[in-house]
Amino acid sequence: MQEQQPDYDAGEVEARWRARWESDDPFRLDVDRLQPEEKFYNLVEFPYPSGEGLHVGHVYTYCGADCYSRFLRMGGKKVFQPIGFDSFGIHTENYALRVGEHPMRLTARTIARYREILRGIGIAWNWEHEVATSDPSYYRWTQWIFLKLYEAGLAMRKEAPVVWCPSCLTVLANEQLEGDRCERCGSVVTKRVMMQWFFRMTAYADRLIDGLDGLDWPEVSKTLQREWIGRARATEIDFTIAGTDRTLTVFTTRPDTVFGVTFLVLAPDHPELARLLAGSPHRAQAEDFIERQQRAAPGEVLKERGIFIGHAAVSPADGREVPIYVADYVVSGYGTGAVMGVPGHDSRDFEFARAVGLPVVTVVASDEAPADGAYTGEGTLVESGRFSGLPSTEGRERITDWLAEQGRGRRATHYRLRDWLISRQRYWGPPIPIVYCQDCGTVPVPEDQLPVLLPDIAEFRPTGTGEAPLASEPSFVNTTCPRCGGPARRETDVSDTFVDSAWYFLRYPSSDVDDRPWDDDRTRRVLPVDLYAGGREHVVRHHLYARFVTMALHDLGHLPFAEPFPHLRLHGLLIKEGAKMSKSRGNVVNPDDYLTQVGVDNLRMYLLFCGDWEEGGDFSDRDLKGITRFTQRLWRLFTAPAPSGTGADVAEIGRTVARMEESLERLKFNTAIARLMELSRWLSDHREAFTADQWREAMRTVALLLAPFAPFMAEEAWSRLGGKYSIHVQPWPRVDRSALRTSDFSLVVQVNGKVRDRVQAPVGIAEERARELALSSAKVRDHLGGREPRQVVFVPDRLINLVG
Ligand code: ANZ
Ligand code: ZN
Repeated sequence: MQEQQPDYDAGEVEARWRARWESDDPFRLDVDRLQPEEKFYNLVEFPYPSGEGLHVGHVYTYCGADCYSRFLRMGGKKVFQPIGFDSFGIHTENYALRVGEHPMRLTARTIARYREILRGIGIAWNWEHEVATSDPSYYRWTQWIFLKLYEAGLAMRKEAPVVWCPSCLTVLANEQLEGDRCERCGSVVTKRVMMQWFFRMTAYADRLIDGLDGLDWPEVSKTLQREWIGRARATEIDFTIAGTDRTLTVFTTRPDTVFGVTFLVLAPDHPELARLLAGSPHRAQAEDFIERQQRAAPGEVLKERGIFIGHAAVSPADGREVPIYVADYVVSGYGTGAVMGVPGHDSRDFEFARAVGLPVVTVVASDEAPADGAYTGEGTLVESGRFSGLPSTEGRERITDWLAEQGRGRRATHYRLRDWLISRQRYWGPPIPIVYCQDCGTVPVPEDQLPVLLPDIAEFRPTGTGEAPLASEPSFVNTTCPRCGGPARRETDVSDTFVDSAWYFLRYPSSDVDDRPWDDDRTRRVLPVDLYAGGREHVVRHHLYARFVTMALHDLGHLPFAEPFPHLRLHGLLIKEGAKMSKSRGNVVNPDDYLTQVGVDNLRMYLLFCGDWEEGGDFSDRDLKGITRFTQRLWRLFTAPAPSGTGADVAEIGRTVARMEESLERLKFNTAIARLMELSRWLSDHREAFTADQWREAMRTVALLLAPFAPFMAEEAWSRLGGKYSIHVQPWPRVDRSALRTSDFSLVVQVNGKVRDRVQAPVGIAEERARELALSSAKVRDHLGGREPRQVVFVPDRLINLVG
């Protein structure tokens, strides 16, 4: 049968259906009529258009999400699946700088190119809702959100030590660091103290942590966010500075070790330090140390670990005086920036005490304590005054209570999370809508004057002076104060690209609304997002920022929900023949090449088949050939002449439908495809038994099962089978699960203890009926020699033994 059939021409079929879908758009949605219970907002991370073309990682994510959404649509959901472009920001601008083209021109072109590729991969996008963050109709509302946060006291300008990328020539947020390197360009960063704009994300630290409990997210995402926010419940203890009435407050998780303190350490930028050093003979040495330490390359260790500052602190526990040091192992901005040194029970303190020559005291006794070094575990308190003899865990609480009674300590919570630094000394972003007036000070741009347009300037390169490129554009800088009408200067920093993407999913449903950021009715109909498919690298950046912005806007009365992404899934990484894809290895999969070679359907099927989508897959050209052979086989099945058998048992088809359904519900696309492969094999093997009608019905079912994976071939097969356009709005094949279960087992029939036959029997079949079934087998009757069985042994749902 194979020989006469022509091969499937993916290029021709795909072009034809693409044109048809684009002209009559079967996936179009009327968001103004959408009912909350039928809608499904299927969100994928939008790409930033660079010149490199769409990354295969994007294609991988999008195909998984699209496959799932097609399955849902066939199950009756109205799926909203928008796409857009994260077209503002450093990544796009860095590319423009590299190729020496103005970002405005370049972005327009790359967006057009990306649109082409995104159209090419067979995803049922709702193009009518496209957004681009660099479009004034979009960033007008990014600026509006800034104003709302500013009015609420959640956006502020402050001088702070910030991370500076010497190559991108801008400050970065903590979240944009990978170790001590810029997440964008990989350069080792330096520190600067600068006046910058921040969003007060720390005000939401508790809510951002506590809200995680209610989210259907992978455990790893929740853990990463929790650790990033880093809530530590601990104790603050006040030490008096000897000879003064001033205090230094330390932050500790081990107040039970307070009797073991032998020194105090301050971070180099501790606010009390300058005052303490003034007039101290140790001043010059300490200042020299701090300066060298600030200039030190990351990872470089100075000869001195710390410097004595010439003062002592009085322990509130026993009145002992201990020396105060400045050292870089105390991190500024964490806790109180001051640490009580307990070398007996903290490893860093131990190392420091060793290096500087300070005593080590044991106050927690345990058999497990090492002979040399700090014992950091629990034990029994010793040398701890009235607390000696207590277990350290209990001592912790009792000592805290005792210090609290005297007003020398308190329970406290600290966070690792910092405020979100949003200003960038770059060109390609939304100008921060603030004006500085000599008389009125800092004045927000009135809402009705938004957007503050980004001017098209020739000198867009970052300057490196700490001033943004816009600062050298007088026609932009010089303005009038919206409050007093006097001369004023505009803020010239732009906001970070992560601000743009922190709210794009709110804009999609209302992309055509131009007098407000979103329409409340549509927002209620479409949001929140029902499934967000994204990458691991965004967990403590984009996912965190979006949650913060959504919570804040919710509290300000602009949104009816506080969590934007109740359901999140992370896709795995695609590697190539065992190795990570990288340009230097030259093994980056370019989706374009494959699209022309094997067509969209095969690439989609292959990406979904090469591994568990949430765990990632290994892209191999050989295995891709395996998939193309499979789709060719399917095509031959579709186009084979109808058989003329007497009737086949088609329960296998129903079972496959049910199994694929189970797999798809759990995003196990690879196992769903494996089921389909099994079914196609089974169909080839049993084809002769089918009646023509049965076969046609079977082929229609196979087309429907194929539709989420290979939308083009499925549409083509469906139309040839006389199906109504479009297959993608047809219902998923129905299976009667009860019928399925009941035909699902093969009853072993024994005669006198020997297996003589197997017969299909419904699960739960009664003994009487099983006996009848067994006796209907000619083989069984033969072995009984025509006699009635004397005795019957019945094991439910397994076996029947007839004893003759
Ligand atoms: C005394 C002590 C004794 C400590 C002991 C530990 C063990 P986590 O759990 O990470 O929050 N610490 C406090 N602020 C610090 C800073 N700015 N830079 C560096 N270290 C700092 O760590 C809390 C512990 O880290 C605190 O408890 C403090 O050392 C140190 F046997 O205080 B501990
Ligand atoms: Zn950089």
